[in-house]
Amino acid sequence: MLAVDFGASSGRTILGRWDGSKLSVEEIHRFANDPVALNGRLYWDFLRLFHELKKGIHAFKQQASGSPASIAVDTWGVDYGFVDGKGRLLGNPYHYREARNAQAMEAMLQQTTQQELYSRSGIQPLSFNTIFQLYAERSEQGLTLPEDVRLLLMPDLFRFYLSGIRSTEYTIASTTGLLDSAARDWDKGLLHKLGIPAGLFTDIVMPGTIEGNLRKDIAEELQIGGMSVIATASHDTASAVVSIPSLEKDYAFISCGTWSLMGVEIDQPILTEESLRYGFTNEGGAEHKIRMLKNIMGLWLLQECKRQWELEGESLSYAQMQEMAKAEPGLQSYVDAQDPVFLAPGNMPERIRRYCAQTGQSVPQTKAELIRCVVDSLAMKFKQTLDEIEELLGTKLQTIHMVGGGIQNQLLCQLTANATGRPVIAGPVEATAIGNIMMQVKAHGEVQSLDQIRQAVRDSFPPDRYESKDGAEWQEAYQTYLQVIAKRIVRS
Ligand code: LFR
Repeated sequence: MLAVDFGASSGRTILGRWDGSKLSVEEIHRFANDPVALNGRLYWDFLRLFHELKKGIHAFKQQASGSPASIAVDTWGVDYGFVDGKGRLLGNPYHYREARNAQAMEAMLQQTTQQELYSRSGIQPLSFNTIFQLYAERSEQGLTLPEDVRLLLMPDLFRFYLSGIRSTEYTIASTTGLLDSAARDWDKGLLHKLGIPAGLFTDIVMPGTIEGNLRKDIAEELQIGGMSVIATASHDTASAVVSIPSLEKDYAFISCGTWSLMGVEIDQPILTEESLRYGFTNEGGAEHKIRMLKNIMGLWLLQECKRQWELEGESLSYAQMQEMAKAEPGLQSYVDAQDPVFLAPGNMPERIRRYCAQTGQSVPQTKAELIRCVVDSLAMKFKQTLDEIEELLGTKLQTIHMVGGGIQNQLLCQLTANATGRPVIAGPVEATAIGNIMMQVKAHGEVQSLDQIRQAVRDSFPPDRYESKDGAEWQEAYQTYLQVIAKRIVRS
């Protein structure tokens, strides 16, 4: 089986082999995903990404004979394109970090309230949610599109161009802010109220559905045999959560990539005033679960530092950056990794320094100090988020499961254990692709439940464990951290 996992900064094609009880994976293609600023707007380069998808299928032929049983695509959330009845893509999809969304959110919240939106969809109002992007489009050029046009979210768009079928997979649909969280279907009342034509949306399919076959023209072009095209848990975070190697329920997860998504898997959304105030969202998961989680800026803060330093002429690897941070004393200054000031691309070191200055902290001067400030701040944010989750659930959680590429930063894993006072179970690194593939395994009828999937992941990819250290020091520092971020909230 092939999993094509598009992340916001890179993508990969992973070949998965299932032997009946265990999975093995092999990366056969990897590529950068660079947004393109054009005429004052920020876009995804869809055609380039589709080209990379084809290259991944082609790479299969170098690794194995025959053709894969199936292929499935997952991507980041919220972004979309429009496709007409002839299959033409109308324009390039916008990038969710596009600046216009913040004003659109503000304008829309004049028409409705955060509470109303939250109580209907369970989705935390964040400026980049599809709902606000559509509002921006409506204000700019209107949404009166020909009747045969449909909105397809990114993974659905790729799946459409692979299979010819226009549909919307449930987990990615949940990121739009336009689903009724109880009915798990489009919220027609809300669409009407906001003036978004309901006819733009397709039927919803559940993750693990075999949708069709690879289009003949692509099979011919790539000289590969037929394969099924599957709607997996196509929101990348949903696939990552599928692959958490735990059969216990009393854990919080952190999916660590460009974003750190921290939360818990539950059966019904939590739609209280507190969960809204704390910034928790209730996204749809595989097998009708709900992912109650918070978007934390995550490795984006380091990615943008790295990019800035490259522009200034110094190129550092993530491994080097980690070593530099390890050598620092730590717990000197903090930023709030949930503050919208860090959302847009741009000079990150400068924004971090400004934040520290504005909150009366010592300002990190060297690159090593800046990196350490980010890693400490993430660990502190995880502690804060854990406390909030425990308050919302009314129970104490025993462990933290960290998955995704970000766990290669062992310093972050260790500091998370220290800050939270809980052991961290780290792995798998390729959680999203593994979850994507395991949902394909399920679609093929080889496993029946999430528990079976998680058992198989645990058997196939034994995780690492980090014990918590230096508890008293971290607890004291956490109080300072809380004071710092409170100052900033007051200022803004
Ligand atoms: C992670 C992710 C998050 C989503 C953000 C924007 O890759 O999918 O879950 O909130 O990207 O789409």
